[in-house]
Amino acid sequence: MTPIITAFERSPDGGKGLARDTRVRWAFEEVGQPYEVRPVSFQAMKEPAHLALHPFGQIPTFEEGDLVLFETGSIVLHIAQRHEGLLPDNGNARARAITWIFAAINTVEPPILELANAILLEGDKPWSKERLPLVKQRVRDRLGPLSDRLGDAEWLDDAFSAGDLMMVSVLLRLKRSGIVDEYPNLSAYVARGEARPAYQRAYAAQAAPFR
Ligand code: GTB
Repeated sequence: MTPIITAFERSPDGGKGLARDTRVRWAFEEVGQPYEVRPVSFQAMKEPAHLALHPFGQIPTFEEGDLVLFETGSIVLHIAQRHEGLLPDNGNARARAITWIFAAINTVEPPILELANAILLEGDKPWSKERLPLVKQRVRDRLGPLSDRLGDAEWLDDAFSAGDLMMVSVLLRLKRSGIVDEYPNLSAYVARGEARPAYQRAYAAQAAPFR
């Protein structure tokens, strides 16, 4: 049974890969699992049929038979657990890879989202300019230790895993800000992720409707 995911019918980023279906597509591509995409409009996302799949009326969702999932952390972990290629076989290494998924979405992504909101949603507020350095510092407070931990390793814990997939996906949100470039090893890490053929295929697939 081919899994189906939902994605923006018209992504506000015009196909730059920033919407979160990209990380799910990337996971499918890494494990070689074909998938289908059901595009949804902003209006349809808030209607009962979609709310039955996603209580918060967002994308992406995942459907396979009678299983319905939302939350990219859960979806990527599910794909990684069901297929070879994104989690190590060794139990401890597997637990560490899963820890990096959580670290990406729970510890590193929140200040990055805060920065995106500060720029996109609050940029016109009178206090915005004063607050921005503080918000950027909170991002650096996460990137500094992440950079220290990565050091000159290729991936966060030996071989590429779903933890790296999620961390690179999260860091990609910072591309336009230039903050990742302050940490050359993180910048190279993100570039390694983007260079993976599976990421390239996922990126091309999400961009296709906008070309
Ligand atoms: N925690 C959830 C998850 O990880 O799955 C968050 C899901 C989420 O934020 N979905 C967003 C959404 O559906 C799309 S990805 N938003 C519509 C809504 O809430 O009504 C976030 C996103 C949106 C747009 C851009 N962009 O254009 O640059 C980037 C990222």
